[in-house]
Amino acid sequence: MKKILGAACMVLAASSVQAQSFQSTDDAIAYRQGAFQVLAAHVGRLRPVVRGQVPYNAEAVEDVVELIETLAELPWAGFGPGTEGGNSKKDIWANNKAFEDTRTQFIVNVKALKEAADKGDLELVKKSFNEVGQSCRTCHDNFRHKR
Ligand code: ASC
Repeated sequence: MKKILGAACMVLAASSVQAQSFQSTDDAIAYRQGAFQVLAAHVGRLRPVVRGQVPYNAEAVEDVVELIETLAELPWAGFGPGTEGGNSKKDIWANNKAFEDTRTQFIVNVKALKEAADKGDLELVKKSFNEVGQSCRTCHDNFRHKR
């Protein structure tokens, strides 16, 4: 019983932490922009590898992709209800299913990149990297104001 109560408390604590994550819309925007920036920095590290500008080091690529897999989960918490603004189009909130579908496809593509990196298969890494990049572009085209 104690264990069950403990688990219930932890779930409650986790959800209240999430609810209190952002003090304001500006905080949510800063969070998602910061998360995308760190994500983009790691995606960018793979670019010379897939372009053949540096030798393929399977272990180094695995390390970066592992971080990308984690970072890819982060920005979305910053798109909560009522956080319209920044470079985001209102469609994210008004057309939420399309945004969710794009995000889901992005995560699927990131998982495929992880599998390719774990296999140490450079051709597969290139292919799945390009598919991840395509997901980034689709979302920018549809849901980010041109800058
Ligand atoms: C990146 C980055 C993006 C995407 C995009 C892919 O590294 O910062 O926004 O890749 O350029 O098309």
